[in-house]
Amino acid sequence: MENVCLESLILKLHDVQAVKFGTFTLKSGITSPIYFDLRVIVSYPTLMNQGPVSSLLYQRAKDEDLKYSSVCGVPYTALPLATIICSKHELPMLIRRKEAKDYGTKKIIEGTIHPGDTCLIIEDVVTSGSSVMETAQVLQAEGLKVTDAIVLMDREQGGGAMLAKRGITLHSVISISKLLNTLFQADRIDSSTAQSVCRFIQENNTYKPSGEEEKNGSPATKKPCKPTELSYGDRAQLQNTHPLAAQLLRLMEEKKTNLCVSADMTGCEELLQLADSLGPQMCVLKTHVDILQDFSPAFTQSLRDLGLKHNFLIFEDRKFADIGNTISSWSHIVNAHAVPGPGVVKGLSAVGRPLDRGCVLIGQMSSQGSLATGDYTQAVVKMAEEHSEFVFGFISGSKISNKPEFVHMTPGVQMQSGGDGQGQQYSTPDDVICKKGSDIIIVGRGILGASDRVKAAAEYREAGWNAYTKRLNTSSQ
Ligand code: 5BU
Repeated sequence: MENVCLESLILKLHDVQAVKFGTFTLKSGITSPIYFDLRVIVSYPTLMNQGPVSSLLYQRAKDEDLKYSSVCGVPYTALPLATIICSKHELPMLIRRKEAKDYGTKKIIEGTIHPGDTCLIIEDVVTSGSSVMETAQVLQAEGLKVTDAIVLMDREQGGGAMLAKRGITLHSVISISKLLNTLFQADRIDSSTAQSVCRFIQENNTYKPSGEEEKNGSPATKKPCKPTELSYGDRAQLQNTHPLAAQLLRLMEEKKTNLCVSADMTGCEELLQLADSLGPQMCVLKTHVDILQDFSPAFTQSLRDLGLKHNFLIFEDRKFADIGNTISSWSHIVNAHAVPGPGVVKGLSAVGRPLDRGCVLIGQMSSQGSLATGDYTQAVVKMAEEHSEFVFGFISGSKISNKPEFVHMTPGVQMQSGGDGQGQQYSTPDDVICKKGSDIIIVGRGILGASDRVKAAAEYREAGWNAYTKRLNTSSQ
């Protein structure tokens, strides 16, 4: 099915308020952050007709190569949709009455029934699957076979599993994940709305698997709604992304690397050689210039030249934690502890912003027994949000802000988890990027301690990038 077409349908449905976000009390009494009212589409003939709805429903059945000899829409919203499909493709239609007539034929199905034939069910939205099931039972009672149902919008709350258990395969045109992703990328909803809808969907599954199914894996768990996940390149283009973060995310996407090399060495020449040889592998080079024994301003210029040559940014890991006006920096990225309060950010910003620099705040640390946890981490996130003109991300072990404009960088990474015996704790690239949702792996001794540093850097780069693509592929694309 054409992706572009599906995306434009989703945007049109949002335009006509067939999908709404807010607080809605459902029939069941549950409060939902999302509501579908597809009844409105009858007022938009282009959307119904040549427009994508009926053609996409029909196309879905075609893609699945379904064999059926009649079509029945679940009353009422799907009735006109079934009518359009049947008239356009010259298919026999059946109409299900909601109540049987109490006079004349007392029929509950209108149209010519050929017992033994297969009837395809069309529906607008499925939650628990009960409306599709009711229609299927009426058709089956007349001797028809019902094996498949096509639905425009599957809320992914267990309807598919319930129907599967009763022998009906549900095929949806739009999944809730696709809907959220498309609206989010078009800036129609923000990430917290997308996340809260996902949470609601996950927490309100109507299908209760039997003990046996739970043991063998229930069909209800087949397609969970995943929080919206954007690529690095997409995030570079968001309106709220800091220009330096945009530059970083863009170069990560272009170079296909989320590796930051931590160049913890004591000689300038050695460091410059390392930067030159590992330049093609990394997006960021992290320095501790205070440990360089022969530091000079000329060194910083050479390093910046190498950054231009290989397209990487420089991050000086000074961990500022002082009152604002005592600090400044020459690198693209600086970091700071939030302990002194917002003054530290204001001071750095006053010096750094005119130079197009940016800052990451230390939200969590990789060291054992770190005090940067819980409420402190939350306060750091708040401080970053309040100073997003200069702060563009975090040093943290995991994703600590859901805002996609923030970049998360994680130190304490090696191929094997464990520690260095001096408080450092290591996680693997897959853990950090795929499971914990961070963006950049910071690797020091994992590379510096290898006999072949270029080979080791290439391996870390590959592991970090594979974890990132795995994360994208398991989310709602
Ligand atoms: P390693 O050799 O990969 O353990 O080096 C980690 C680097 O990251 C090193 O330069 C530390 O100063 C830096 N680091 C860290 O390890 N943990 C933290 O929480 C922070 C920085 Br903040």
